[in-house]
Amino acid sequence: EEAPIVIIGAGVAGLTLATFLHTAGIRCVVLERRDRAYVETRQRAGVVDAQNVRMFERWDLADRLLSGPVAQTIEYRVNGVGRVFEILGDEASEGRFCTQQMLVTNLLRVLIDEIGGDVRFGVSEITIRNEDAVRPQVGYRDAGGAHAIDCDYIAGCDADRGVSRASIPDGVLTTITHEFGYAWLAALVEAPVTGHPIMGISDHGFVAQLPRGPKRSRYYLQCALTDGPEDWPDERIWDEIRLRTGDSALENVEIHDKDFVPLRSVMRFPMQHNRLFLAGDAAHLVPPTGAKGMNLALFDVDMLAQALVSALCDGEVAALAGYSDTVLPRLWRYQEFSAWMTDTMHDAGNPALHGPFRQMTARARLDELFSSPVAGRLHSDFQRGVA
Ligand code: RFL
Repeated sequence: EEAPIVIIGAGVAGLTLATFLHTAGIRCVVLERRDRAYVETRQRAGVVDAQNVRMFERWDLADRLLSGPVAQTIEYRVNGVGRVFEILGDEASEGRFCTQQMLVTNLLRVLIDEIGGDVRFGVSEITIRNEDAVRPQVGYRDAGGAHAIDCDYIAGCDADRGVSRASIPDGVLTTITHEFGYAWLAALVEAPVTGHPIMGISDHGFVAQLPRGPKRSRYYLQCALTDGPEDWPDERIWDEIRLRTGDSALENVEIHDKDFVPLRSVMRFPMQHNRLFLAGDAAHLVPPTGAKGMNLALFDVDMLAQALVSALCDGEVAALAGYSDTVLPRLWRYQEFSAWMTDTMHDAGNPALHGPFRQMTARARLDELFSSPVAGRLHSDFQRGVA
């Protein structure tokens, strides 16, 4: 079997890439180890930032994929006292609300059901042949047996634990990792955000409440790296939410799932090797504080899709050769933003964990967002993804 492009992973990066390539008239095969129902119900990010709304508009897909406008405000709350930050910018550059789950579901509908894209679920044992001067080949196994696809290019969109990056020989990639030293407990609850999305700093640690649909929100609570579900029964979660938000009238409601996410940053580069190109979490991870993980995956895919179209439709390979160098400077800027958010929100909290000096300087840094138009503007640009 042959295909110009094989994409490994049907997450937000792989599906968006496949949809863009199909839109440009390029056939590709997507290989995914899970089934469609699993992929459609995985809960994660919430907001497509303004930069990526414009990207979907450019590919003429925004209205088929995204939901309505999202609040352009964030409440930064310190020990129960809130200040509302307005994300500056014109209407044409607003983000849109669309949980990752909704985006993935819509991508699958457009790609498979509307444009006849080829997504193969439930595959296993993917092997990658990616040597200099030999045509690439991707092998896999499914219920029907073993298969192989010869291709021109391979896109590795199978996130941090996938096979794509693991297929690159030792010594090719540089990895830079930063551990923040704490984790978040993420709890999906059956209650909407009633005011603004909250980023809550408190002497008891960080808390956030972010929208995840008309009836749901996700709370995030700073916790120890070693914490697990046994340390956080539902009662404790609600007690800590009340303590950290200062909202003592909040009532316990149903908690759907609890995830523990260590806060870390990872960059691996170059994001390409011979004919294999990495995009999204396969190449980089950001702590969730800046809400940029999905948005950076979409940025990679936009650049990679354009480069693959140039290579396959016009025979121009320069953009593909320069893919990693093109995306890395912006990825580092958003690593910096994500680290800034993470340090500021957590250092400003519990002084026993981070020291009183870091607590007070982090609070001063937060104040600047409200007192300095320059700082406020830069923060808005990062929030909208245009910095
Ligand atoms: P995905 O979405 O994980 O998709 C990878 C796909 O590859 C498949 N796969 C394989 N397929 C075949 N063979 C293999 N060996 C395979 N191994 C894996 C997987 O089944 C899956 O379908 O990665 P992708 O596409 O790179 O997208 C990245 C984003 O998912 C990620 O950055 C965001 O979810 C991060 N993130 C957030 N991003 C935001 O922009 N805003 C947020 O508010 C936000 N909140 C979050 C988050 C991530 C979280 N977790 C779970 C780490 C909150 C949380 C709790």
